[in-house]
Amino acid sequence: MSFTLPDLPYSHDALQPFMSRETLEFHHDKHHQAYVTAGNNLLKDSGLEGHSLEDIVRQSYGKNAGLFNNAGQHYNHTHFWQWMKPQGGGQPPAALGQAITGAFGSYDQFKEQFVQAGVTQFGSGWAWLAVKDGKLAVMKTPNGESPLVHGASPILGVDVWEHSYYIDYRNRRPDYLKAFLDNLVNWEHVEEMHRKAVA
Ligand code: MN3
Repeated sequence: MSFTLPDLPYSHDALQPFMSRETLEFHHDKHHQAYVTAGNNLLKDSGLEGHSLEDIVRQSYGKNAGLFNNAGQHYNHTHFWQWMKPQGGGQPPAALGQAITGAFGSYDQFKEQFVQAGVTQFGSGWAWLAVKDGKLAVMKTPNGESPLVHGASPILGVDVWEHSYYIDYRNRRPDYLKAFLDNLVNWEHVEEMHRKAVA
């Protein structure tokens, strides 16, 4: 297989005012495309052609930095577009909400930990809600890493590279993270990934 840029599951202006058309034009059409193009070049003769994307990410980690960076970011961004929707965010649906309350005490405590992970990820990276050892956990990773290479299954992630928020929020990363949780998250999709991760 080779990598291909997936279409956005909504129009470029569908997430406004929380994420602008301009941000999605740069972030999806240019940044994500660049990971796909570079990843395809690096996949040739890597010995991992024909493997699934998840497998390429796990197997290149720590061994083939160029391929890992681009395949990892392709994996992360492919899910990132799915983790958002117009009029999203707010309280998660009942079953997932109960799992979050069970793991973190309350939705608000989860929110605080998730925002804190994103704010304290120094430099570029991602903040995550993941299933590790059958339990929900908040994680953060640098650059193109994800919970996949740390023995966990990501079910929600937010990109904290500056290209994800600088056009709309300038340096205010905390405001971007709160807007993501309050207005953008596609909780139904997160719940579906949670169901599969704990099955
Ligand atoms: Mn990005």
